[in-house]
Amino acid sequence: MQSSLFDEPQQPSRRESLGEQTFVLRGFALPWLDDILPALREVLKAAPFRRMETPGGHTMSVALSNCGQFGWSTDARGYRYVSDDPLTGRPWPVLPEVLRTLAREAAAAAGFDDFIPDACLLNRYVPGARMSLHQDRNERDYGAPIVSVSLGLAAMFQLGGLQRSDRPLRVPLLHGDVMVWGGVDRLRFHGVLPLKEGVHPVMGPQRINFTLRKAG
Ligand SMILES: O=C(O)CCC(=O)C(=O)O
Repeated sequence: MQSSLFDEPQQPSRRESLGEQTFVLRGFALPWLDDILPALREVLKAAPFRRMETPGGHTMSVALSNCGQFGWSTDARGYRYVSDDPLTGRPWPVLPEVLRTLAREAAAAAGFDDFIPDACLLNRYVPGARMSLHQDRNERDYGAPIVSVSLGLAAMFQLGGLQRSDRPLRVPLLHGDVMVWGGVDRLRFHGVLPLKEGVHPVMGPQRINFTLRKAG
C-alpha cells in the first residue's frame, strides 16, 4: 500500500518557546509520575519542608527542601548552597535517579545536551504562597540550564527578562509541565504569583515545584 502524508501520526508539538533559550514542555513529567512521587516522598521524609528566613528577616511563604549534593538555603546570613541540611545537620538526601534522568531528558528536549544536575530545590506552595521575581544566581555554573517541574495546582509563572524592570510574561504552569531555561536566558528574572485556592486530584491543596540545577 502506498503511504501518504495522512498515514503519519501527527504529533502536536508539546514544546512552547518563550524566548531564545526558554521553553515549556507541556506534560513532559506526566509519564514519570509513578516513579517521581514515591521518590519525593522518601526525600521529604528525610528532609521535611520548612519555611526559611530571608536575609531581610522575612519568612518565605513557600516551604523549601532539597536533595542532591548541594541544597539552597537562606537565613539571616544570606542565600547560599550548603551540603548539609541545617534542620537535621545531615547531608541532604541523595538526588533520586528518576529526577536526574528526567532533568537530563527535559534539558535535551530544550537543546541543552548532557545536563548533569547536582542540586534539586523543592518548593511547596499552599494557596496564597508566592515567589517574588528573582534570578537564580547562587550556582557556580551559569553554563548549565535550570529545569523546573510543576506538580499539583496550577500556578501563574512570571517570566521576566534580564533586567528586573523588564515586564514579565505570565505563563500558566499545570501539573506535569516542565520549564527549561539556560544559555542567553539563564539569568532571566522569574517568580510565581500567589497560588489560588483549589484541590488537585493527585496532589491535594498544594503545588509542588522542583528545580534541578548545577550548583557546584
Ligand atoms: O515554583 C516555580 O515554578 C519557580 C520556582 C523558582 O523560581 C525557584 O525555585 O527559583
